[in-house]
Amino acid sequence: MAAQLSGVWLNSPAATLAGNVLHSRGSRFPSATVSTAHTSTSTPTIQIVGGKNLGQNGTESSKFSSTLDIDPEEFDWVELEADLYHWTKALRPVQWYPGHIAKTEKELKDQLKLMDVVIEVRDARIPMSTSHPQMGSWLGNRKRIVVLNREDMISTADRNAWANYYARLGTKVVFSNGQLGMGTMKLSRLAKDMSGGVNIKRKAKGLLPRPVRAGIIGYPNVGKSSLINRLLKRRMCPAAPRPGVTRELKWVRFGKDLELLDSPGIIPMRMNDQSAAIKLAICDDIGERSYDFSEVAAILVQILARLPAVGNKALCDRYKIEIDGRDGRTFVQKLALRMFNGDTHQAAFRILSDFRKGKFGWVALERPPKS
Ligand SMILES: Nc1nc2c(ncn2[C@@H]2O[C@H](COP(=O)(O)OP(=O)(O)OP(=O)(O)O)[C@@H](O)[C@H]2O)c(=O)[nH]1
Ligand SMILES: [Mg+2]
Repeated sequence: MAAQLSGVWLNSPAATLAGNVLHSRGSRFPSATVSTAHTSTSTPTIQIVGGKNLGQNGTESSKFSSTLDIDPEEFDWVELEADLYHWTKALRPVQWYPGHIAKTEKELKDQLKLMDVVIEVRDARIPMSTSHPQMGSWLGNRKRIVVLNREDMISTADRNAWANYYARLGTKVVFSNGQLGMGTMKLSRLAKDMSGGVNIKRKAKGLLPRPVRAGIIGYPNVGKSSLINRLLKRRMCPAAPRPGVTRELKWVRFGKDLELLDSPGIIPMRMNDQSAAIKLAICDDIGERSYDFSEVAAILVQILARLPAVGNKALCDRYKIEIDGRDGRTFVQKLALRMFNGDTHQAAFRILSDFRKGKFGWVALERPPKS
């Protein structure tokens, strides 16, 4: 059974408690020295809403836990991030900035002035990599809700780690599922509650009340339009499983007291953080023409081989390849020879799509920084 305590899901028998996550220690892999993890800016107050119910084992990835030889909660994420930095340095940089983003970024900044609250949607698998470096300066003091969408694609332990992190920061966070609608009603309530002051001020000035205006913004393909559609129970905004579907800003009304702005996914014009860029590619949050499938799949293999919830054995068992997943490039080549007539592109695509479909269990690729 799973139980909730202050927004943190506890799973019997191995409950995860607030503050009991992310204790790192020496890992079994050689370490590098640079960390590229970046944190997000935030606004005050704590509230964690949304949630999901899981089975007895707690995490969807628990079927792979037999491969573990270290405590997953003691895994050194900073070290993985440092190694990722070195792995990506050797690769062709991933850059993606289609024309519609440049155009709507300007419009979006103008529309920000109209918003009573900003709902910033991130991919729960990579909340740091789907946090726009300029978001803090664009928003200023504006009220903000962070949404970690795709909550079905991470484990309970991942979720708890992020819930604790945002609670520590005092940031309002909602976990949601844009495909099934979980979290959307809570999100709309929270947006209205946070913006209630607007109509109090209007009344004091003798003006009639108006609907609260909430702008939904975030990286491409994180589920912004789906969240709106789920809330409205109608397909008002185009949504599809590829980045760059929404091309225009669009206000839609939810009931009589909430207006929502759907916006195209925005990413920085120049991706300086290539670790983040690779994770966007892995999670299909960036245009696929911007990256080399074989290179990205090789990095994914190296990450998965390291993650305690997956591990080398899960990779080898799945593809029937006897090889160390820490050499991702050779892994992809071997898979190509075994299953795809030597076609590494197809082999790479298989690995990426298996990850995206949860074939290695639902796991996040990022955990929050410890402090
Ligand atoms: N598994 C899962 N899939 C989701 C979730 N939310 C959205 N999706 C799927 O993700 C895909 C992208 O969703 P969109 O709503 O188009 O994403 P977007 O952020 O509006 O994308 P752009 O308009 O391209 O920026 C769709 O196929 C959705 O069905 C979720 O919480 N879980
Ligand atoms: Mg969209």
